[in-house]
Amino acid sequence: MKTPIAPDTPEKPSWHVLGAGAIGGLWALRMARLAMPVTLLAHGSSTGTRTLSIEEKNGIFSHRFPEVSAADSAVITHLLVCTKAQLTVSAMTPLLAQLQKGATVLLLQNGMGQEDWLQQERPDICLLTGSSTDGVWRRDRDHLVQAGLGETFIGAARSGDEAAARALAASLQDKHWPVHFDADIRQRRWLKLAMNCAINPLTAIYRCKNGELLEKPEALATMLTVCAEVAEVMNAEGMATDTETLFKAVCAAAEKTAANISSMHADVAAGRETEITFINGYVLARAAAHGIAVPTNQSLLNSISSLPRH
Ligand code: KPL
Repeated sequence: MKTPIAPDTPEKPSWHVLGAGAIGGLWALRMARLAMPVTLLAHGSSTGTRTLSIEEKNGIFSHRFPEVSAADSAVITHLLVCTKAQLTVSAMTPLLAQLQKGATVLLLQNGMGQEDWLQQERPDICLLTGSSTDGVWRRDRDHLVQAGLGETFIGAARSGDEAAARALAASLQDKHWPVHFDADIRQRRWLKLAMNCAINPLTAIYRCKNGELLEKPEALATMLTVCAEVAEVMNAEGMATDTETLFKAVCAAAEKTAANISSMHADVAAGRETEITFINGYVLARAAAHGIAVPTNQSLLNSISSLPRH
């Protein structure tokens, strides 16, 4: 049976959220606060509703969402994808037929490479990508903790969709929630990739919070080398940047989200598969295409792949 969705209006479009984990849950709650109709998509069966809560500086905010099984969802006009990078294909495949022609899909995930697959599968959709530095972790499945207020940038994956990206960023902009349009989202996402390459594996290896990396000279030295390698690959990909710019941004992100348990640290601690292939692994793939050596990214990937899960 198909579940009806909330009415879709141009001002308040009806969003489906795939992957209501830490970032997906945060966004669902923020959209609900802006009175946007939001439906959560469940991997398996669903009881019909799910209540999410977030602990913020000034208290706790909770909201009860309609939840439908992905297989039972009706036509989807606006889809926010926050699944783990490695689950994108398996989680999205059953939804491809439900996506309306011209539907807006916003990928807000760590890592890079996932959008290439979706562009091939559904060239007719309006594909947007985002980059967020919000720090949020889960006390339990439905209870989030805001550990750092970051910024979110939204842009078009393909030229022609810029106006849609700009309009979406404007509709989500709130004084407590900085969301901006970025005409060069690719470069922005590479900057976020550099942060994830430098912060995520090291927090998982040292089992520390993001901010604690800044107190470890050996971690800082590795972060600097990671930035040098990523800068070289970015230059080869046609983006202007340098080691110092990336290192400054990485340190600022670690400081802003100092109290956060990075997503990779949380995955390793919970014995889950990590996103390393789409983070340092993506840098390795692009580096190989340009004949560039990136030994520090390689060694972080090797270390994470061989970490015992507990
Ligand atoms: O994106 C993140 C993550 O944990 O995956 C950062 C920005 C490092 C915040 O923790």
